[in-house]
Amino acid sequence: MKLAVVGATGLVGQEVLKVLEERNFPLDELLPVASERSVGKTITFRNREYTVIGMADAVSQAPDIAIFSAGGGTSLEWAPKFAEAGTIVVDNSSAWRMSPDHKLIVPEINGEELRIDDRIIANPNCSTIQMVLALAPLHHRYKLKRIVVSTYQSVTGTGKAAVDQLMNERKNTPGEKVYPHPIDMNALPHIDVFMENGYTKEEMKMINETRKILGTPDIAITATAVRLPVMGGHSESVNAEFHEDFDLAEVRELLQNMPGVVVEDDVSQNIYPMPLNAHGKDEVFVGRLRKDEFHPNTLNMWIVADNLRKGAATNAVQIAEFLTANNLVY
Ligand code: 2RA
Repeated sequence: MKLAVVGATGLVGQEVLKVLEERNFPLDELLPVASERSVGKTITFRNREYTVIGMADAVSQAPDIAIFSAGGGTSLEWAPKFAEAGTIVVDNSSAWRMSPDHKLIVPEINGEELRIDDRIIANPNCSTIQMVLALAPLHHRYKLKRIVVSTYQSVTGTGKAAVDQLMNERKNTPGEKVYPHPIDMNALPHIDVFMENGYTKEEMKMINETRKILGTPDIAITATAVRLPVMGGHSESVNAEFHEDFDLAEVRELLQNMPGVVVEDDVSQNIYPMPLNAHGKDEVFVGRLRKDEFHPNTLNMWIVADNLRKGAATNAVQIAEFLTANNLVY
């Protein structure tokens, strides 16, 4: 098994390498790939040094799988070239997510949709993954009608430059600004660009991707995505209305039984999910479960996950694991 990590020097690419190591992914050969400016740099994987190669070189070596975390433009240009060479691409960008010809996969929810001829597979947006993983078991039992979600997102979702901006502001030292306003001691209701309808691209990703993954174009969803000076992960407040009424004890059980979900919910002990605790973990943490007392069949929940892990690297590696385990790699 020859596997390429495209964007190997970026925050998510580095996390992909870490997850591959931790999960002992069955690969015989690793190709760390990056843009021309990083070619020749070295990365360490399983205590071995590897030299970063360029895109054309990687395509010529025809890896079995390529996990992309290199932005939409690079994916649009290079994923088809890898696919042409017989590689299966698992892409972390938004380039292919809403394409009708490409699958958008959270393995625990819709991994079984994958087929041998899938050559470019889309990894959903981090803020979408953690929400749908928690909602999927409840949707299957009670049928979702409407979702109102507000997110509280880590600067790591923007990348290393954003982390540097936060740290520089905190130390009151000059540095590159990637946000339009200061991020330390602040909250920015502005993730990605604003669209014609007043929503941001991040908010529209959550709306459109959720409907595609759950296979329900008729769910009403509205989202507000906010950036906070936080490191460990994304947090989300979700108000979910269902067609059927529910019992809170059964909701808790459904969540506890959902692979990849951990319920952290005992307010008598001040136990609830927090990014500080989710950091570096692969699970999606759910708490603050309570009925909306002013709206029927409606549940409030608080969902936290490390956006670099289950939100990106781990989900992508799990897709690669699913492909391998189900003989979908040829
Ligand atoms: C963010 N979800 O947090 C987006 C992309 N990673 O910025």
